[in-house]
Amino acid sequence: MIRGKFITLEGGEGVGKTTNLHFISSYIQEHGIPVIVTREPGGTPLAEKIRKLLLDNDSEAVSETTELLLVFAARAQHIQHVIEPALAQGTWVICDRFTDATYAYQGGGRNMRISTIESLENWVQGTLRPDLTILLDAPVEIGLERARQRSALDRFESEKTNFFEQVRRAYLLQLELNPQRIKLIKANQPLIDVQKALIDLIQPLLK
Ligand code: T5A
Repeated sequence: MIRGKFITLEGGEGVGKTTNLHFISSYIQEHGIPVIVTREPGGTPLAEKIRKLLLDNDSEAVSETTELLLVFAARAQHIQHVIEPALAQGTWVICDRFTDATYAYQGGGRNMRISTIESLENWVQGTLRPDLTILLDAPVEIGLERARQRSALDRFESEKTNFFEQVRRAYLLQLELNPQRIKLIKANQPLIDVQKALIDLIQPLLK
């Protein structure tokens, strides 16, 4: 059995990850390949409960350490129950955010030590890394405006602009450190152009 490919979509708030996740999945399916879409934090019933704890705005203040451990607790559950079994069966997994989001939000946004995130990444994931990560990048204000128009703001979306600037810088640093795996698409262009760029990135994996 040929192992499935693991593709992750990353970027700041409202850059179009969810919109394009479904586009990518349909495109891959058209090529006769089994595919599932999933998201982080979340992807299993327990991990979705952890997501709710992380995003709820009305709970007690969440410490940075608690936040980081909850993110990885949800990820451990997701990997073991959804991602690894699917990949092992030859199904491709398209995931809305993964560990680059932890480097961006907890590392960049919250200033948590990168070496701590690396240790958790190695412990929880073993050798699992995405085959391809697509970073949708847009100026912070554009993404936030789209997110504001769509729904009420969650705990992360309620942060100050500076937090999102730090998140964006951390994502761009991840791109610089992992140029083979992470590919950037400008998300402030019309959706049709974003989707053309997505096809250019996905097509080589289908061969
Ligand atoms: N988090 C997550 C961490 O802190 N650490 C972690 O390790 C992980 C995994 C999760 C939160 O958790 C944090 C980060 C996040 O704050 P989320 O729901 O995954 O939250 O993330 P959000 O960014 O909040 O997701 P959104 O759904 O808000 O944004 P998307 O998915 O990027 O954007 P989408 O597709 O919903 O699009 C937003 C709007 O823009 C339009 C769409 O139609 C939609 O209305 N749009 C465009 N409009 C014009 N031109 C384009 N090119 C467009 N593309 C999309």
